[in-house]
Amino acid sequence: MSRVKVLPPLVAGVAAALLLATGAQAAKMAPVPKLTKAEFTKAQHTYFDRCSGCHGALRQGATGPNITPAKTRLKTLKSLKNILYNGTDGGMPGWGKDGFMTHAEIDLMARYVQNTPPAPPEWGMKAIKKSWKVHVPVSKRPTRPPRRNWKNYFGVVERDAGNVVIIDGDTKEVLNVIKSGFAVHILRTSSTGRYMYAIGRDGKATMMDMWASPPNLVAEIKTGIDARSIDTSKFKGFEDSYAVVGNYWPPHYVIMKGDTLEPLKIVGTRGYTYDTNEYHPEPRVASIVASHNAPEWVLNLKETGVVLLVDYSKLSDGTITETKINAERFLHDGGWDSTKRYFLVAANARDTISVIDTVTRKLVKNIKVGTKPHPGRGANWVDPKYGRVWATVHLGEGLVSIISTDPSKPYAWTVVREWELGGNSLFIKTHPNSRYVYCDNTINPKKSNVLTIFDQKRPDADPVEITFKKKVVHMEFNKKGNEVWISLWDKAGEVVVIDDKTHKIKKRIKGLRMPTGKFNVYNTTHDIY
Ligand code: DHE
Repeated sequence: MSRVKVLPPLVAGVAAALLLATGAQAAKMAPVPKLTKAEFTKAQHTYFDRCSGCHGALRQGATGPNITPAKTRLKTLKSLKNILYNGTDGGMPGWGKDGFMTHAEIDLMARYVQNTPPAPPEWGMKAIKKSWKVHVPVSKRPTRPPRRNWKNYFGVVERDAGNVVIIDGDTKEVLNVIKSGFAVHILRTSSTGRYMYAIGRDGKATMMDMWASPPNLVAEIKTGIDARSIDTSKFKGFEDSYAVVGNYWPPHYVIMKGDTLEPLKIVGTRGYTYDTNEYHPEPRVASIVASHNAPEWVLNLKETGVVLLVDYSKLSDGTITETKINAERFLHDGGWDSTKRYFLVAANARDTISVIDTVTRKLVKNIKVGTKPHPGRGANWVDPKYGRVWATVHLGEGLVSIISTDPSKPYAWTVVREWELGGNSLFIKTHPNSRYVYCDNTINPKKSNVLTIFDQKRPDADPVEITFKKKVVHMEFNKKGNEVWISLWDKAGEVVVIDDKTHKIKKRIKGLRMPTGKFNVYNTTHDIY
């Protein structure tokens, strides 16, 4: 095992520590600040848009700490405002510093979090059905693919504009800008790649047809109030049959028809924590992947630490069957190993990667890694010494943890290598045709504009760093695997296309507002990363 210059880990849960009080402070709970009705409503919306992802709708904590009034009233308004304005090293964004909230909004949010959280509304089938719109019926859609190399199209999320920008990966032309949900989070494709699906933070799913010229919006539906994940049925015999959205609020998942998004079934996730068997009112659905080994989705429930294998093969009778696997609490994002048998998911607030075997349908292992792992979908390559590996970066420290994924090796499912990374990071990416591993450093204010490139074949060599003028976030390869696309994350942002071999800039695609995730049709369809 080699560990190359690992930085001293940041104190785990810095944000949590900042919001926890000493015994002396505990004696002095701050009074509950008064808010007008209008202020309360405004703050409630801001909380959903900006805060609930990490802290939970009921504020009980997950990726971020518990910020119920029992904790926040132990702090002064001044210190809460400081945290909200400047952010923390633990991963909390500086909402004021980064220009997303004014001083008045920061003041309002500080007062709001000292008030009791309101119970958010439910969102059932009646509301879901009412929101469902088919813009282009199946009978009116193209019957053959376009002449362009559509499998090399990219969907680029313009987060704050709520758009998905479809770009031709060959010509780099913007083909269309498609209105989607609020702060679109991720894109996934159908098993054939023809349809691309977006999920907005507001629970709105949109479906886009890559065969149309230009690609267009064909259906949309609001599946809940707060969501992050979407995927489709990929098992043989069910290709493109179903789509599924995992919601943060209400805590449920919604299954829809794959070609129209017609809602078919809602399944609640409220239940008990896997370890202490305590009831949790808000087990949110974090990442979802479609199994290649069974007609199932792998759904990761954050607060209860349970991985659900959801069998959709009997859905035509209205039946779904759930297998519940105990993993670890605060499950978040994850990806397949290169064989697509094992799913590796980060339990980020527990510094753990849980490995699920989708053939034996069991937990293989909980692996301790660095502080708050955040792989996106991770990266797979062949290490010269250890063979097949998968890796994650971390929100809480500048570290790449590299895990052996070859079950025939004695060191399988252990961290075999660690690479120091300049900054706390969000994403890591490679491609089977690339010898490099790319990491962003987005969370470290001093390094957020740096792209770090490691060489798989020279794992002990120092990485190359490329510095940009703006924050770097998220990487994605083109279909061939000879270009890596990165986002410069700004209101006047751009996507920069880098040659994988020379690391020279090939193209700048400008005029994009807060471009975040980029999803190549082919790579997303085939889970290549
Ligand atoms: Fe994400 C993936 C949740 C903040 C950009 N993000 C995911 C997934 C989850 C998730 C559950 C995995 C989906 C899957 O694979 O099915 N993200 C959350 C949060 O709860 C959190 C921490 C706070 C929030 O309020 O949303 C959060 N995420 C962010 C961001 O701040 C990012 C950088 C920009 C944004 O959208 O606001 C961001 N998340 C992304 C991206 C992916 C993602 C680009 C997909 C990565 C991939 O390559 O698959």
